[in-house]
Amino acid sequence: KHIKLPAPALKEWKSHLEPKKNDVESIKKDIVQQTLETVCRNPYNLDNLAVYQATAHTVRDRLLQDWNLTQEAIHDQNPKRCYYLSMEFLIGRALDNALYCLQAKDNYKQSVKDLGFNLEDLLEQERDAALGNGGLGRLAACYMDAAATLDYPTWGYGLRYQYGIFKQIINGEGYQTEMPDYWLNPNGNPWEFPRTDIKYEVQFYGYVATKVNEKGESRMSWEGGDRVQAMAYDVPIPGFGTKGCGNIRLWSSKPLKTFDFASFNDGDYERSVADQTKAENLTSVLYPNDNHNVGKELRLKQEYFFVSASLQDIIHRFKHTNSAWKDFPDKVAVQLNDTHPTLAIPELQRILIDIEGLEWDDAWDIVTRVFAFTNHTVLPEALECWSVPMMEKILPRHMQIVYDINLFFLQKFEKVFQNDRDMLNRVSIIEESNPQQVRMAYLAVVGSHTVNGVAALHSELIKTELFSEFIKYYGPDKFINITNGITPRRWLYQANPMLRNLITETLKSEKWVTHLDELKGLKKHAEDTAFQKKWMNVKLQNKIRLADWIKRNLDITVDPHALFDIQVKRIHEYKRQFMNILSVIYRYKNIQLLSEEERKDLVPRVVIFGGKSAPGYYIAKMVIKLITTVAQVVNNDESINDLLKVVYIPDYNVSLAEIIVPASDLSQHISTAGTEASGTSNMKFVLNGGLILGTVDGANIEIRDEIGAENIFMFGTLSDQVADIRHRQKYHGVPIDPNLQVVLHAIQSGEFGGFETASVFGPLINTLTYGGDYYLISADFEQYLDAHDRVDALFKDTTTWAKKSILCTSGMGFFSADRATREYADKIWNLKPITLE
Ligand code: GL9
Repeated sequence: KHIKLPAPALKEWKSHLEPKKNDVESIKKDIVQQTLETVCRNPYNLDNLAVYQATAHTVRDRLLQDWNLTQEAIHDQNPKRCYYLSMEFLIGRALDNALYCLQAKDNYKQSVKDLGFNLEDLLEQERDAALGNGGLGRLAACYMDAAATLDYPTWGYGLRYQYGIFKQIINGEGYQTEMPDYWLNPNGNPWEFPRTDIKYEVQFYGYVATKVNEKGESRMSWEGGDRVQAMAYDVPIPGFGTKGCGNIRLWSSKPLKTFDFASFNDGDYERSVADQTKAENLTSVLYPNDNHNVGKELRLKQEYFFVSASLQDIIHRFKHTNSAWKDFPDKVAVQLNDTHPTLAIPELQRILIDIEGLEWDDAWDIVTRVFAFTNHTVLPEALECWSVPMMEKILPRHMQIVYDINLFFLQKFEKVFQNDRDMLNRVSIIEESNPQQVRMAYLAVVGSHTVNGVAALHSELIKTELFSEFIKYYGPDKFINITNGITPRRWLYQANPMLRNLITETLKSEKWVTHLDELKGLKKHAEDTAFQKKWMNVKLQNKIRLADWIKRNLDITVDPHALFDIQVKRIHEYKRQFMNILSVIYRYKNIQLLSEEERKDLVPRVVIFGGKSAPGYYIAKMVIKLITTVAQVVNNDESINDLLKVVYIPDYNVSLAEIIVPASDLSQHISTAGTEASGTSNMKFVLNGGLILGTVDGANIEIRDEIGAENIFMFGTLSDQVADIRHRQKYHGVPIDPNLQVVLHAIQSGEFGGFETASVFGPLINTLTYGGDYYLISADFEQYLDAHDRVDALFKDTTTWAKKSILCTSGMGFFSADRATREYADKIWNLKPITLE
């Protein structure tokens, strides 16, 4: 349907493509023009939002040029491409990041200033694109940044939710409440390009029939049911120090026909728009669960909608430049970000056999050479299972195909392990419960050529526990580790300008921004007193920035010279924010017991919490209530002076993380060993010179190995001891640590919020006592308090602390998203960068 231009006309078009210039005069001209022509304002009715919008549009125009250049280069070179399928992309704000990538921030600052505005104020106008829950979604965003920076022909595919992760409000009583996050502001989102011409139909429900095709063969055919339309929106992802620009294509559901004209003519207006509402609801809202599967019908429909639109688009592009299906795996790699897009496996199989007419085995060979699967959790409650009746109803043909995939897999499996019925049951994709369930992780394993975990320990655990039976069949090579990484652009260069400048000045180069290993050059300055001073001054300035934010927004005064002790992440029992606040209570009670003299020796602490609880997660919400209640009491107790402050930062998100992360002396990553697959904020804090107080879990372990065990505070039960302890506790009860006993007693006796509030905490305390303390808070409590004592002692020794802080940053080269993305490209995707002139 595209018009092929004759050569002269094409030449004409090209001669008028003028690259945007980034000198101050050109930028100002563009901003003024956008203000008048796009935002429709004039110099007499301006505000920060309007000028932000105009400025964003000028940046978007610049990105678009790079975007077009990149897509043209990919088209011409026709390399193998990779598609990263993720139901979540936690992008955050775009403007500041884009300005750095274009290396135009200084000139924009000047331009905006000349026009009577302040760039930093404009940046604050932007809403976060928060289309994700936590680590998994942020990881996807970091990888898109790295892929763009490294010129990989990689696109992200996702959903364009109208409501991202909810806005968290801490109400007057200290409880979390949720407000919708309508992030697409009414003036439109300058960071997306609607592709009104890129649309696909997606089918649901219906039935399966047999049909005879043109070749006279009998094929299955999915008939009837409902149809909606998927429309594409492209989000440009700038790379750093390259002309290239990546892309995330997000799908939005639209009704097939906006209007039911028959009903409209009959005067039934409501029915005529009903279809429209129904279709648009499909991608309205992101499910707000972290590490927890809920099994709702609408979610299953979202997943299929996502997969169907993405595959249609991928196949359309493949057919445009390539001919034979057998070449598909050489041109296309698809990475499944967790099991959420696993329906892509039966969907591609369906397209190949039902529509393209391939034989099952040929089709399955293609499928299993295209897909690879990343597992992000071993928590049983997080593993996706879909009930067979639900799947039969919504996706009848896919259900048949899943049964066949399972049958053929089990037949092969049985040849290797004869007469082991139990084992067959254990590896079956279908769980024989009532009703039957489809185990999506097993489907993903069977349909992928490679499965990876996200940190060394986690990748071991999926081999020895989650998928242990599959290893016996496939052998160990199919299962690999790719330790997570973070983008140094957003998480150091952009979020911590003072540290960025100090590092660049010290290393005499900015090379580290794209070659993070260069940071090791800081090592030789670790004991240089003058350097330590500069280093710790940067930390202090960042703490002042956070303290100011806390004062302005929460009206709590904190001393920037105190030790800033931070735990920000989703609220979850396995992450043990509960243990943290229990230790805070212990500290509080201890201070009360000390004399004036003894108190002089104490290190003042500011304990900062942040994070959202899933709206339906009762215990997690109680943890928030306990933290805010303790904060109320401690912060208003004048008798302890400034020795302890507790702060709950509401609505933790990417933009807040950019202020919080650079300001930590200490950050906590204290999951029960074996439960946190990797963690990625641990990497961000250490990269910014913060020390870790952590358990021997996830990426903490590799961080320790890289920066040196002497530069991290580690404690707690090891993962291989957890099962034994749980077993013992189950049969012999939980021995409550004596110090913990004191703390629990303080809560129960109403020291925090009075008696009535104390009863609210009953169920929370019961998770330890009667509940069997599944997350081992009591078992780890003594070691945890001990580790806190080591922290306090070291903080008094400012030179040693400074040295460790420097060694933290200098050892973080390995945790760059660039390294991780390269590993995916080399070990899984077989992908090469494109060349951009
Ligand atoms: C998670 C793990 O819990 C984290 O430990 C890991 O760092 C990230 C990225 O690999 O993945 N798995 C998971 O389900 N979530 C994670 O953060 N939760 C969500 O964000 C939905």
